[in-house]
Amino acid sequence: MQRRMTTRTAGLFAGFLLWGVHLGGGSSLFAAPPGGEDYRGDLVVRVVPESIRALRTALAVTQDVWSHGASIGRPLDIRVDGRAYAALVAAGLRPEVLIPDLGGLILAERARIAERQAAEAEGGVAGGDAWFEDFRTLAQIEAKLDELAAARPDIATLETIGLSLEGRPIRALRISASDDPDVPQILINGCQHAREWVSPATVMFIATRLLEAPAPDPAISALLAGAEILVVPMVNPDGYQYSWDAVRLWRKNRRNNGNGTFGVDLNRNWDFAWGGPGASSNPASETYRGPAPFSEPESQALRDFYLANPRIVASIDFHSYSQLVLSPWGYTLDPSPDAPLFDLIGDEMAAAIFSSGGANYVSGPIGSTLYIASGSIVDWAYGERGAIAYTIELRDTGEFGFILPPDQILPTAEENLAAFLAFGAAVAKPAAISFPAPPPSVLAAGEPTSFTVKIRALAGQPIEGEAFLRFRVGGAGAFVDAPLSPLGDGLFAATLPAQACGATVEYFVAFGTTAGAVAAPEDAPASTFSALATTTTVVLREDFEVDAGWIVGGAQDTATSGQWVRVDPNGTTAQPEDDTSPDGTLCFVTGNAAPGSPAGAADVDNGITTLTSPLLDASHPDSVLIYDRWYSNNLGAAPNQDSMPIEISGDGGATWTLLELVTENAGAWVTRSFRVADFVAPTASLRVRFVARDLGAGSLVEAGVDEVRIVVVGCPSILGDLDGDGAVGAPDLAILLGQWGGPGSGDLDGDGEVGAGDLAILLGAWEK
Ligand code: 0X9
Ligand code: ZN
Repeated sequence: MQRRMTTRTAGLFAGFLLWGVHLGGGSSLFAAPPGGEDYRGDLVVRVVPESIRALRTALAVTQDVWSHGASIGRPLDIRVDGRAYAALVAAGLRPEVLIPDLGGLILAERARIAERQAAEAEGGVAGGDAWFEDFRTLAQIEAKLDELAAARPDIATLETIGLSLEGRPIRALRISASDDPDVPQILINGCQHAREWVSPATVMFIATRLLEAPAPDPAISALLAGAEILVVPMVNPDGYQYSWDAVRLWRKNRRNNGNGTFGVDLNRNWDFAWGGPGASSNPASETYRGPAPFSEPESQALRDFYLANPRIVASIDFHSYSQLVLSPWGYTLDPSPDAPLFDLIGDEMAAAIFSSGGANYVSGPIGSTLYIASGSIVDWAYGERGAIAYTIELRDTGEFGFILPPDQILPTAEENLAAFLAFGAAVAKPAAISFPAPPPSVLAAGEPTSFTVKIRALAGQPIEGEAFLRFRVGGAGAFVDAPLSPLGDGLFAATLPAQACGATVEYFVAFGTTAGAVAAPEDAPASTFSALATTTTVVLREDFEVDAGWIVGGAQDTATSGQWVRVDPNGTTAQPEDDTSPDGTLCFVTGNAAPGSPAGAADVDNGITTLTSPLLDASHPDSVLIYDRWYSNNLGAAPNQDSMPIEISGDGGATWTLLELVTENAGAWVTRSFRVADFVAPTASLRVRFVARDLGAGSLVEAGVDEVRIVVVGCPSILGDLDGDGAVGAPDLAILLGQWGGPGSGDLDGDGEVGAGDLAILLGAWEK
């Protein structure tokens, strides 16, 4: 279900706007908390504005946006006082309370830290993992950096890369364990934003593990053998100190803007798309970009360090909160030229985090995953330096936000060490090979097959003429080279030549650079991609342009709106604008709102809606069911709570078997194919059904279906090919002669006995 702004009387609503203006209107946006440390009576709430008006209302009543992604249909976390909360409720925005007593939470944090520091003043500052059991002061972080460098003089050095506005050193720890002076460098940094305390803690933890692993760790040794690691845990020491001493929720640096406001958002101050959308020119704003690109000594220091280390191939900038692994671009929704590689590595990091402890981080490009922001380090690092640059938003997802309980520091740090090691393994290489679409596993028999390869140089420079597709037919023999043809922008076309039906091709991609060769799969030729050449016959194709008897509804259906309907869809951020048929406009979607409606209009509400096919003929044993489906569940007040089962029945609908449970929620058409026999016995009474469900409260669900096909994949059988190798020859003759005089597969004329008539057929088909 999606929350909607309920209708209010105009007078009441105008009252709130007036009240908002009275509060300070636009200028109160992102302003520093009045009265410094006093957060008494404040709450942090999440709203999902469904219209510009709702968004304006939310922004007008808040003094502090916690999640800067202010856009319609996306959750927005804001800090409000009691009156502002009441205003949100009255305006129908249905604020969900994340932190009911922010003042109490912050006071408790201060008390806890004071107590721990007092105990440590007596008993000594905790070492080992205990150091990470609570947040640490700037002085403690600086002292630990000194300790780490002193403990490992063999591989660690500390340097001061610049001074903050107030004259504090910004320091880098260089971890250099390889004898090879040309190893690639990887940079990680923390704390561009002062209040995100878990960021420097996580970066310090990664440095600590790299230097003082409690037990030998092969992943760490491998990384240090192949890369130099540069660690800048504290980019904004003045802001961090201020967040400890005065205003806990301080975000920016401590620039005196001269008009009574302080601070520049360092992550809007980088000279790439500086001044673009998602950054403010208002010095009072929490996302103030500064008077000029690189106006701030802190961003200058990190830039200069980046430039002084030209072997940096990749970097991660750590922030909190939201649990996201974000890649460029941040300043635009356009995909970056390296989107396939960013997706691949981002997914690897999210997977490493998940396997290390089960936390869920979402990976994706910044613009579409979070919000547009210009002048940030990722865009500069990638756009200006060509680095594989990410921003990671650490824990949590909003329960505590910036005031993270200390028992989450170590888990956050551990899971991000795992992400960092996965990242290191992916980028400390001569070059990275990725595929915009998965490399083919099925080839159309008799036709060449082309696919696209994306290659990005990392530590090495490409060597002209050393980009190959290597393939062989069957599982043995030498690989044949087919040069890749460059398409520009690091893209290449790879072409497998035409193959006979039934042939299996093993292949891989190989690329030579000045720093060594790389391949995909990485350990090729020990492992390879493989594809089967086959023919595909379309038995049935449903494009929904005419009514072919698909059934909406069923015994289990409970949805009160957003039921399946066959239409030319009106697109929203959750629903497609177009069907997928090359000619035609119709498909099934769950509810169709009027053009221009918000995402939550006509989504599935309050239960289940089922779309069931008529009987489909899938009687051929090699039938494959293919469909295009759309699923969106990443918007709304409580995203990602639902899933869509897609089921098939081999008995006309009496019993159902799960084909897939759709949980990917990007809101995109995805083509899926399934071999029917892997799920139910192939029959002429096949049905498939799509069960769109809105079970989680506040979760927005939109689904679509188009282009349902049944195809038969296989090679036409050759009469006489008794061993099934695709040709008739000596081995088949041997089988037939072995069955002479009796029944058997060699009974080609079907007279019940293998004999002269069958021999004649076999010889007639010889070598075909
Ligand atoms: O807004 C930011 O700078 C980061 N989020 S935070 O809440 N920690 O402030 C996200 C940075 C992602 N990069 C861009 N949006 N360009
Ligand atoms: Zn941040």
